[in-house]
Amino acid sequence: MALDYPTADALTDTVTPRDPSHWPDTPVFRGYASPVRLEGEVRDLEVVGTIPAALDGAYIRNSADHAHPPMYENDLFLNGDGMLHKVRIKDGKADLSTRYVQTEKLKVERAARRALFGAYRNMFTDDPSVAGKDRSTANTSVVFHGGTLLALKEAARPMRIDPDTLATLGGYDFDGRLKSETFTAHPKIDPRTGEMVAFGYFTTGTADTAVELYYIDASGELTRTERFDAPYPSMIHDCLLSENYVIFTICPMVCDWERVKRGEAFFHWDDRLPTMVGVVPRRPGGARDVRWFKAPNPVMETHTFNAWEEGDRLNLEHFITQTGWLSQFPDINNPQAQEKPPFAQRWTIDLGAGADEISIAPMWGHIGEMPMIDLRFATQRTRHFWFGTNNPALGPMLPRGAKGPPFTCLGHFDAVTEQLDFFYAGPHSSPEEPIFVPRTPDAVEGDGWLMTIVGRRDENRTDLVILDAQALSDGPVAIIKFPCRVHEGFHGMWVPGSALKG
Ligand code: V55
Ligand code: FE
Repeated sequence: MALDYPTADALTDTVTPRDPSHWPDTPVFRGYASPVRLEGEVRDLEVVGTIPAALDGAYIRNSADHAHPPMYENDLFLNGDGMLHKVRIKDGKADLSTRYVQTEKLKVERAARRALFGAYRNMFTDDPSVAGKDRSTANTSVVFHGGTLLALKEAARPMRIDPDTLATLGGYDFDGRLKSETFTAHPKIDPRTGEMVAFGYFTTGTADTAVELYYIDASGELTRTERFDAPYPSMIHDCLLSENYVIFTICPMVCDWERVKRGEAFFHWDDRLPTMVGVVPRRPGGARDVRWFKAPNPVMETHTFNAWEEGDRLNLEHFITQTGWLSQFPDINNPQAQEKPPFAQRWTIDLGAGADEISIAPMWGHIGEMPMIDLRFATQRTRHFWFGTNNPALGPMLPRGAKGPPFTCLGHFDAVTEQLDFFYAGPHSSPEEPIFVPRTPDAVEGDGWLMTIVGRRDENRTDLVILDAQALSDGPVAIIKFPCRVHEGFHGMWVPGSALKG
């Protein structure tokens, strides 16, 4: 598919170097979003309520916490340095630790006591002294698989982390088998086989259409690499995994290398291009047989819940917005366009029919983002869905931050009763991504706890809140209070105590 951009100079957003000795006064660096930069440990956190006695493990998540003032005034929050947050829970007690991922970028900039790496994913904006060095911020997510904890950023290779100390053990390339320069922040694990399916896009570090697919067995060995081409070069942030397929929703969040070289935004929304779904069979050689399906409208997938098959019918459950991610990346055709919020949709593809259309149905009628399921049942049809959201009926919206309005609630949708239930976090309080933790290893789907970081914006402080996953409106079972703020984050997970030493 040929790319044919309008040449409107008015749309360019050339970055202008700034005095790097102080922080910009922009929403990315202001108030509750301002960098925290503190690494440390707090033992025996204050608890309101009771931590379930059987809970044994660690909530670990990643965040973007700029260690230095950025080189450019308009820097994105996506460009902050990876800072890990961990809450170790055992015997009803909780300890917090926070630690930066020791990326090459962080080490070089610490030595210089200033930012040397420039704009988001754009090496052409770097200080010449760091040419050729690893630009990874390792700031987006963590995955624990085959006994290995990895900090992930889709623009780079994984960094290996010690789950007990959060120490950075170095870059990780699966014993030399990872060929791509990039590795997704959203790999999927098949709970039936333990296999991890991952991918990289922009695999050589520039904007091309090659996608590399990685199959990593339950022991952590990268056993198979496959390749296919996307219809056009764009951000591929998440993916979907069913029993027999890996599915990619390619959205027109396009990268044009000529624009990148000129110092413009790394991605642009161009809805003259279609949203395309690529369905890749998981069997060996499957990438050669990728099938493409065109969505009825150019929309954006933000994050995915799950995919599952019913005979020939493939169901994709994900959050979809009718616009691009316009708070971060401009609309190339309509600079005045306003970002619209995501809604959960089920897209169904009939793989047997020879037809290429996608049928689309809303899953429930309420905005949301940061999807979560009981991951023990991923690739199968699930009953329970959790997500971050707002509900003005329960409490007022919070002032917009760098990424738009913060969540005030978590939502739970039960697909059997078709009921929505909400946890409202309280005044000035913003929950983040929910994480599901089963009550016991063999509990039925959805029986367990929901954990989330909650920002207490009026107190400049943060909590970890534990809820009964099926009784959100009952309020917290336990509030684990941090004596300080940790930076807003992206994605986290639960590492069971059996995998930890301490
Ligand atoms: C996202 C986050 C990123 C990124 C690209 O949530 C997309 C979406 C934290 O970094 O680089
Ligand atoms: Fe994400």
